[in-house]
Amino acid sequence: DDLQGDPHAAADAAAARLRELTGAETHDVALVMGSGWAPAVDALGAPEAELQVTELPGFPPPAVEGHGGKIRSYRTGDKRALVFLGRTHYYEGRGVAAVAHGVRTAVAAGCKTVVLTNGCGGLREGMRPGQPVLISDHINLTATSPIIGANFVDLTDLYSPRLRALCKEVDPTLEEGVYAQFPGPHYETPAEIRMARVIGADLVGMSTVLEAIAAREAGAEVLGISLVTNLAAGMTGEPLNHEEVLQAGRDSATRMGSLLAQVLERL
Ligand code: R1P
Repeated sequence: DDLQGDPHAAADAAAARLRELTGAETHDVALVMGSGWAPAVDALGAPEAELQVTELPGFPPPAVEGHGGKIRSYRTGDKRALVFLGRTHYYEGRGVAAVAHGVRTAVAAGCKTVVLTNGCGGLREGMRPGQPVLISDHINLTATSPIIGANFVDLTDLYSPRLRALCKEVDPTLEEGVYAQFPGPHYETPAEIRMARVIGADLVGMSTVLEAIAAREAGAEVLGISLVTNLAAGMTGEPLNHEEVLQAGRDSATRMGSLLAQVLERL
């Protein structure tokens, strides 16, 4: 397994192959597209290159519907963006190194900014499906870390205040919230949602947090944007399912795409 041993060396190897396959010596910003976000990518225009994640060392094939398993290279103004259509989730059981490999590869490829998106449950009063929320902070409920060894990484302002302010210039109606990562893949129970609310979460999902920690360790500036695809368990009385998550993304694709395109322009 490519990721056993030194995950940073594995990321360097993947970045080297990425350079060969895209023909781009460097990339500036990475975007990880979460559940429901793939249709928003159309707003970025035509990619200059596209590859399957499995063409790079260390990436497993995608396990989840709506997680495309592709990487695209875009030119946006004077910058190059690396877009991951889908991610490896912790619940796939491949370990934290696999979860962090995309972000580490992006930083090894030159990305100084990492934009993490996801589809999530909203649990704050007044939140509604289709609403984008800027992640202001997180709660790690996975009981693990992508960082190996006694490497004490500061997570104050992990979700860049500068980039959040930039997003609000684009869309002043954007709200902020705290995202809690549960391990999944089962959805949370109503009792767990009540707990999450008590401990200060506004958003719940099964991604993003471990990647954000890895991005910070690697030295990148992190922006996190959640799309509330449903209200959290117990709030509506309706059962949760992944199809509604994907549908909420399709319904919001134009708005999310325009947000991402405008943010990229201003980076
Ligand atoms: C559940 O519907 C899936 O959607 C979210 C959850 O984490 C889970 O994987 O995916 P993203 O966080 O990748 O958007």
